[in-house]
Amino acid sequence: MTPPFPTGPKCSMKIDVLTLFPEMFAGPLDVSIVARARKAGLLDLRVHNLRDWTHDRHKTVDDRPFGGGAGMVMKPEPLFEAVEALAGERTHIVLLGPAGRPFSQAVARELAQREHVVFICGSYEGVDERVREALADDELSIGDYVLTNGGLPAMVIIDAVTRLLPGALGDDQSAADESFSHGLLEYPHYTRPAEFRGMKVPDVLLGGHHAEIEKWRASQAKQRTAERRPDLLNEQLEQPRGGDDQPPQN
Ligand code: 4FV
Repeated sequence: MTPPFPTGPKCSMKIDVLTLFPEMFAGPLDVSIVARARKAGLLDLRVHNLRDWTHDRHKTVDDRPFGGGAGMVMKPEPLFEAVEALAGERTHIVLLGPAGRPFSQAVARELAQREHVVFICGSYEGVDERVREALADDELSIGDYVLTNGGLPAMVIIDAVTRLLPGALGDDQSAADESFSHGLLEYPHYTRPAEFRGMKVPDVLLGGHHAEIEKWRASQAKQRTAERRPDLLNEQLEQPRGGDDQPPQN
């Protein structure tokens, strides 16, 4: 994985990815905030080719499904060997797949508190069930659709989690009041010019009255959430007071 990023003692999080397509990860995690977090030693990210834990000359990682049927299934042996080689006491093993619990900002906050996470990227029809039963601590899905492999889900989740690492976003303020941070969609943003093609910026934002601005933003966030994602408002009602940052139960 290019470029070589230092792994400092102050590294707040270590992530290992197990995939059949390590080359997929070149690019998205080498730019912007994730690259900066890696350079600053906030994130120690390593992408591994699962075939490195095979022992036959064909580097076999899949086989035909018992009971017949189309497609191939990922064998348990390479996955168990790889995870056991990478995992420590407090490592959290996450399998990525459509059967997983929905990934969300709340789950991103949960994962950002972990010291070490290993992501298992599925391929083909999926992994042998014994991986889910006996190896993975958790299973996450990024959405109800079927992808070719778990690489993109891993990158999506690593991006969302890295932004939440202390110091990753520069002023930590910006992670606090964004979409889903209070379970609501974000208020509208405007920047110069104050008028563009006849479209004006709301006066309240030009008045400098911070209390007025905060009130307007809060009402906009609620209104927008009610219009576009009323389900989020119900979720909010179900939330125990004080948000959902419960420390992860091992
Ligand atoms: C997926 C998802 C996903 C299913 C078969 C990989 C593919 C192949 N992963 N959220 N949606 N995975 O579609 O996480 O194994």
